Amino acid sequence: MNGNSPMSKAFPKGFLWGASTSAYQVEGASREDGKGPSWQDEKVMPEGTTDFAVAADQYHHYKEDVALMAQMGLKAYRFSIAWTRIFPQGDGAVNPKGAAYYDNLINELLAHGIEPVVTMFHFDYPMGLQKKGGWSVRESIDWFCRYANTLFDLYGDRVKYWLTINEQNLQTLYGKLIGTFHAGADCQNELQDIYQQNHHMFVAQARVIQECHRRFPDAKIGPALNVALAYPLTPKTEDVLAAQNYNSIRNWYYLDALVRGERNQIVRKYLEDRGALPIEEADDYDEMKKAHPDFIAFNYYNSLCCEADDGSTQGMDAKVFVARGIKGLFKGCKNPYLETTQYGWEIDPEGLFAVARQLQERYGLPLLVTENGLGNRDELVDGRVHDSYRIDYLAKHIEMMRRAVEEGCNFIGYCPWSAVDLVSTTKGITKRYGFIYVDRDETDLRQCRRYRKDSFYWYQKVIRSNGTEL
Ligand code: BGP
Repeated sequence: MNGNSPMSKAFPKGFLWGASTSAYQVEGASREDGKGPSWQDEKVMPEGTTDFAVAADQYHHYKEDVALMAQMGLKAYRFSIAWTRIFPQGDGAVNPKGAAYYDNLINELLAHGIEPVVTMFHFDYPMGLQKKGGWSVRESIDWFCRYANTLFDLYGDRVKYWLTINEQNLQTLYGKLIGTFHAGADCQNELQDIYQQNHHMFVAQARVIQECHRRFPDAKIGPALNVALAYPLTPKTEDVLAAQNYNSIRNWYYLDALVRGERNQIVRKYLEDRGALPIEEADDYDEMKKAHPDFIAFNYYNSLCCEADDGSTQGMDAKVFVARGIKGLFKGCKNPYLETTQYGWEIDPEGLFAVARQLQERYGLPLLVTENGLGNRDELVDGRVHDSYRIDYLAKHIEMMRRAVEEGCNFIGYCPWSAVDLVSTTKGITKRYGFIYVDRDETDLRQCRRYRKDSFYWYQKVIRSNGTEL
């Protein structure tokens, strides 16, 4: 094998081949054993789309799911803890039954040789805290720190990988769509409010990361953003500038703050021009500078394409929704070179390579993929699901990750979305991502029986060969 062969640098030993889920999308039992209500329990779903009350019912199937994951060969399971199981109202006394659930899950994973990778907060903020002002008020920093510290007390002896907040950037940019944007009580300017909430998340994470390092020097902790590059539609300078704007607004603003403790100038100007700069305390950024996350976890599904705004993006600011652009800064458009999924998401494996080398070059931290996958209307026929389209998608992305490793990117793990079928953020259970099929539909819950898809057996082989057999 010569030095340039694609196999010359395989994935490192101990690479975390895993899979992901989040609490509200997979667990169900949304009001059982003392769990309190979260944003997601209050979210109004489109007509004919299931809510999250039962989801994939992992709460009652976790042993079976862990056994299947072990059979697949997973080295890691990335899941989130529902804040409202630990503290039903977000604060106050620990709910023992909620705490016990994750205790059991973590023990079950460890007994099967699977590393728990735990997200502290994945889109399901407690309504009890929302009623007290939510992320809009400065106290939210203390609430998150207390919650995180409680997780350290409960599970810190066994959990070695922590993720602070899932997709803080998408919560800021697409919060209304995801069901995570709730205006603060005194909100005059929604843009200012959402960036204020975002700022509190920055400071809260900086404190939690430092606390984790202080208490558990061997543990690793980092943020989990959704990182995707925006490409300019043409080489016209104004389109290139539009792509730079979009990349800063979507990616760099967050990582500059969380990794380096720095303010991104492009986003500062954007906010300043709109009277939307967050209120900061003098030492907030000093605190962020001290945080030093151990890795960058990121979710990657697709890439973005944009051009200069031609004046047709008015009104987007008011919705705090940037999918179609931000007035004067960029306008999103279709990439003419990429195919899309059944749900219109661009398929761009090379984009993962592009993202990885940018992250490596800008921040130099280890990289952990915490989501990547294909949402599809899968069909169960005679107990089988032939999801060759998913295998194709994942194989191409793993290949690109390997190319990035070869070039020097320090990947430590890959946890595609999702371990088992679960309820999509807005498209119900019909939009499936899992290696394991969960037999239910939008209205009929049946038994939620589990079936191994073709991708299950394929991923088993990938893991067994440490990513060389795709
Ligand atoms: C990410 C979220 C996940 C998951 C995934 C797929 O943004 O972190 O929670 O939902 O996207 O998205 P969707 O469910 O909209 O298909």
